Amino acid sequence: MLRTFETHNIRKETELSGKVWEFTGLENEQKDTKLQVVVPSCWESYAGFESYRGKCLYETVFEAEGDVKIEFKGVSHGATVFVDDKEMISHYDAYTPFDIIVKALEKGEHSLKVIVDNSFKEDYSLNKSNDYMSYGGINRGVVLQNISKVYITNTYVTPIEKVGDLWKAKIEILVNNISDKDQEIQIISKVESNEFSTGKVIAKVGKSKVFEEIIEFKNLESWNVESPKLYKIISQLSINGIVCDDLVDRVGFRTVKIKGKQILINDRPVLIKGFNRHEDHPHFCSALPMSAMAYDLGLIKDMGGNSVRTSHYPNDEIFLDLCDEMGILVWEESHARSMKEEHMRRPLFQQHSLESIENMITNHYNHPSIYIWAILNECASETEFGRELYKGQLELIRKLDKSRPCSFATCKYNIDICLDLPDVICWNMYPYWYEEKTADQMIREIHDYTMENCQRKEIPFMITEIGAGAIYGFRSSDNDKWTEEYQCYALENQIKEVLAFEDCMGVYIWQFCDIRVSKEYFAHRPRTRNNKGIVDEYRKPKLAYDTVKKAFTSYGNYWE
Ligand code: ADA
Repeated sequence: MLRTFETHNIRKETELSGKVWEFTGLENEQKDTKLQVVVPSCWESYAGFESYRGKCLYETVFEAEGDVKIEFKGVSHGATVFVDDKEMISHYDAYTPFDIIVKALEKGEHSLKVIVDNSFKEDYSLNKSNDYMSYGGINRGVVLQNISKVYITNTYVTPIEKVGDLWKAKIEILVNNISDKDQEIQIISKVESNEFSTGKVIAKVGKSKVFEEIIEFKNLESWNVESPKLYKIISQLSINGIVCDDLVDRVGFRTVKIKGKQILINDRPVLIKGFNRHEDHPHFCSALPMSAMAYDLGLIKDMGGNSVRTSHYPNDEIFLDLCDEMGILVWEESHARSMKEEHMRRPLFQQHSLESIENMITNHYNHPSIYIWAILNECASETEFGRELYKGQLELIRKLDKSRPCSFATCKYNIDICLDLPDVICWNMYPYWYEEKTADQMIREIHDYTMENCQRKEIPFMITEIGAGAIYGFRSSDNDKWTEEYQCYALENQIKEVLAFEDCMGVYIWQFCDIRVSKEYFAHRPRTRNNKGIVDEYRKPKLAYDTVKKAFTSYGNYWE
């Protein structure tokens, strides 16, 4: 399963995941241990590799001829790829796709080998022992495609406005010409009965944008939380009048705007009732199948949630497809959690961060469920050095996408020096848990500091993390912390007080489910798990499930 819809009708593609691959441990006592494993998967779900940190080898074979592209949707967290024992690419960072192009393959069987490495090291600059698990493996899909000498890489749709029954949108089409000379091509695109053409255009050698126009679309419904209407944009590319490639993507017609203290979805001020969610599961690790993703989203909707924050990295495209289809708004953020200045000073940190941002936006641009891009969760936004990196990363987001706001979540109470940079101000806070304060006290203090430093009279303000821990099954009437009862008490007051604060437009609960964390976090993480889930790691609901459901379902999706 690569997406919830077919992305090609003409380009031939073969899924290389969804079957058994050969697997070999390359280090430690697991060296030369051989298994047969299904990809996508994480090796922490293989017997004997539950806590393995280091390199492993995945191998498979594929039939092909001619020019091919092999796309990896995610490999955690470093990959070196070989085709017929020739090294093709080394890629770092688990959470965004990358691909290789292999030209002029002889007809027949070819080998594909991937050395995967989930160790912590300076060059893997976005990873460290952390309050989430950095798994190892080919944790997302792998697909082989036969490509023509010019093929379509992206068709970007940016909804602009709805005028009467017309939706105006900017269309950009990008291609890759892998031949050795410029080629004359034509691309015809359709969205329902709306059709438009590039006319004959020249595709220069390499990657280029061959089309950019504002198009008026007739008879299309808008996308929104209650009615998430989606449409396919089907583009076919021809050379000398012969259709040789296509790309099918999916879009939703909606706009995201900021107005005063609100974020507007199709001109309506949205009330965010969200959950932070890690890609984590005791059986699947970070390689959750679609049915497990859908199960999580079903619980989130059942609790009255209307948004998910992809804490703390870009998510699998299949998950975003489901959010598009189920009308669940997404805060998507690039990969970073609680990186101090020393980590942000790693030589490759900013390069890897910018790559994570660029890959996130260029691959996920058309998902209507994504309403905001974010960066650097609780990183060094209290330092001048950190500020420069925050600035550079937010500038890249604004360059790549002017249709969505950008932000970051901070916990640097009264010392954050970056509050003038984002479009939306977002704080993580833990009253009733880490702080012996009420949520009302904390949010007023934080909001006062925000308004003294954000350099705007009005700005959307949100709480992006709030919650409390509870060990599933630990029940007691003494209301001690870690009991399910105390978690209910904390969340009931946190949600009530935060959403009662007149300048707060939304809240994300930390967090949807209990998750595995790095071993080094054992000290204040009973079970070596982050236990602030509303459900445990097996999705068994804690008492707080009904508390959150009662609170969230008492609000609508909009402040009006
Ligand atoms: C921080 C962090 C989360 C998680 C949370 C907690 O806000 O952003 O990833 O670690 O604290 O559980 O304390």
